[in-house]
Amino acid sequence: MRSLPYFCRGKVIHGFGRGSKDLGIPTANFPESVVDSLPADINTGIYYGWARVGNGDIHKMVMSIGWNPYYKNTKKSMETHVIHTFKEDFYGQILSVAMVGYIRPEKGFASLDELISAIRSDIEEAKTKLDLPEHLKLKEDNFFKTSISTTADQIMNGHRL
Ligand code: ADP
Ligand code: RBF
Ligand code: MG
Repeated sequence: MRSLPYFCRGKVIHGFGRGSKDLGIPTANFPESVVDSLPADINTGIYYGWARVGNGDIHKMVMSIGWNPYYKNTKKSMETHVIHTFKEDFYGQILSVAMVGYIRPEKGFASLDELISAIRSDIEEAKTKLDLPEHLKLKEDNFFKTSISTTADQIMNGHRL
């Protein structure tokens, strides 16, 4: 995938409402505009990288792009699980992400337990891979140095602001 690393940001919107409830793994969902701006060579599937909420710290993340075959969604989504425990929800805030590497395609699973185990192992893989020097350096990218105005109502997607 020539477009990796891919940097984008957007407002965190309400998703399908089942991330944390069903799975114990909350995912911050991006609006359609961010999903539609993805380059053509970014396939659906599971990615790992870096994420920052507003002007906060930069954390490791895993992201799922696609139609969640287990749930047979009709709308393509882009959902980020930030590998960090937050005190509060951050709906409406700007999430900045650097997609760094690809893990696997999305799959349908026979049970919810299998989906959860797969996500747990994605998280472990992300944690390990992101410690590689070539991935750690992306945390220092200028993309993450931009100060985000919480009142900004116009966010450019797919561009290195
Ligand atoms: P929704 O279906 O609305 O996306 P989720 O159950 O997936 O609901 O929960 C996602 C929300 O949980 C995010 O929008 C964010 O506000 C909050 N949240 C708290 N901790 C995290 C985290 N570590 N990663 C992602 N989102 C988190
Ligand atoms: N959904 C699927 O249907 N199949 C998957 O293989 C799958 N993998 C995921 C991997 C990660 C790291 C994350 C964060 C989510 C994944 N999901 C997958 C999406 C999951 O079904 C979704 O987060 C919940 O349905 C909440 O919207
Ligand atoms: Mg979600």
